[in-house]
Amino acid sequence: MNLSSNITYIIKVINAGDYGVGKTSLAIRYTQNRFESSYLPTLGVDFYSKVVSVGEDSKIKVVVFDTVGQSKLVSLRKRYYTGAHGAIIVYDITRRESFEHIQKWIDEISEKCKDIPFIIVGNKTDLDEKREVIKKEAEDQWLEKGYTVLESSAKLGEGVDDIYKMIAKEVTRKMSDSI
Ligand code: G3D
Ligand code: MG
Repeated sequence: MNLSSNITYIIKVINAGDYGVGKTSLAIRYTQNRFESSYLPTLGVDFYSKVVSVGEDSKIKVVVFDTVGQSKLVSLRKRYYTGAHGAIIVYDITRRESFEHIQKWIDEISEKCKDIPFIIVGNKTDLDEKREVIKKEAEDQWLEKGYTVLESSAKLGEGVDDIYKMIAKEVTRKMSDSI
């Protein structure tokens, strides 16, 4: 039997970003394909997982660690960063402040996780009439630094699979480079 034909990776992905940007909603939409308009705020860290196929006969399990955004819980949050393979930094396109905090999130995670891929995600595109950050601005700022920039609506389910597909791709590419 050729064991290498069905390698199963388990990858740990962190969902980070300010309070209320939609981290929990994205994790639930991705793993359970549903959206509820009110969740209890995340108390510590929850995790969600989903098995996806990549290529012909290789499967990966994506484990999404959904962290709490409040700044006072930093020490709790940081413990869960250990061992992450990739991170998604979410901002709310209707709240510029959450966009301005992206670097802070990258710095906090980078302290614990060296050299992992980050994806920047502008969530809540269904609220376009309240938009405060256009996609071009996000791209102008982050693409040249080597980050992928995507937008999503956890509410409508738009762009959500693409986020995790992209991070899984970036992570597995890195893993196979290092074998
Ligand atoms: P968090 O985990 O980052 O703190 P949540 O964020 O997932 O708890 O979402 C915060 C609020 O934003 C929730 O509303 C949630 O329903 C809403 N939300 C999340 N994603 C979207 C989206 O794509 N579009 C819209 N319109 N709303 C979204 P409440 O009312 O519970 O505060
Ligand atoms: Mg939450």
